Amino acid sequence: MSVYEEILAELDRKGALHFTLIDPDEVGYENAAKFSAESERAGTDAILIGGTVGVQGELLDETVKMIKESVSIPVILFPGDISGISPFADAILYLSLLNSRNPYYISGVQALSAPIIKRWKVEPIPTAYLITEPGGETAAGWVGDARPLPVRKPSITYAYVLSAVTVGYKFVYLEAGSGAAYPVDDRLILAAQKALEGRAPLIVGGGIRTPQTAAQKVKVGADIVVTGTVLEKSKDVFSAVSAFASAIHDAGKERR
Ligand code: 1GP
Repeated sequence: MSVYEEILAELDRKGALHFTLIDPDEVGYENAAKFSAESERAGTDAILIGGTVGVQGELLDETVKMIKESVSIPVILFPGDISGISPFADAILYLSLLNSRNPYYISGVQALSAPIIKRWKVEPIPTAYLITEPGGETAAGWVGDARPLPVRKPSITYAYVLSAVTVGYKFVYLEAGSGAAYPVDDRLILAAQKALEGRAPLIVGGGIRTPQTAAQKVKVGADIVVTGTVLEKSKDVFSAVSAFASAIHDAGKERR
């Protein structure tokens, strides 16, 4: 079974999933494995490894290997650029930042990394990555030169998501940006779901700081919720992840 199929099966079983984002640059390379193991024990469904700046090379490889040895849930790369990839992960979110002004982030980086990903046999999961307001002020939005999807015009999100699912992306990721002032607006999630009609899971992340907000995002249509900053800042990773994972799983069960 591929990682993607495994995620779909879990989604079917639980109704909604929680992914823990680890930025080794923030968590500390030496802490990343412990952080991942605690997150798994607390009920998270997958580990995403990424960061917009500074996550690369041998240090990334060693971190991924250590995380892989510490958990049995999928370990998935969430690269900020071509340097954010490693042969030791289970899969990679093969991202196209569809609302970037710069073609490098839409198709250039994918072309440059395709041969090496094929050689490494890491499973690429084609993902339409869309930055929403207020993501222009975050690192992902700034580095990716995005035109953030406006909250007051959900029809634009609808059109982008419809185009993404028509092309055949396997995930659609609505991103407010790590550490964003506020998360992806409910109206944009609703617009995305209207376009998706069950054809691909919807990932939502960025600026989610409470389990209640995470549950609310699931209620309106997020299939997978990603949290990073709030977990990095917590003193007790196990309790923090438990609270998010159970709120998301409960909301997922209700939605089924
Ligand atoms: C960022 O969606 C993720 O790519 C998570 O964002 O760090 O704000 O939780 P936070």
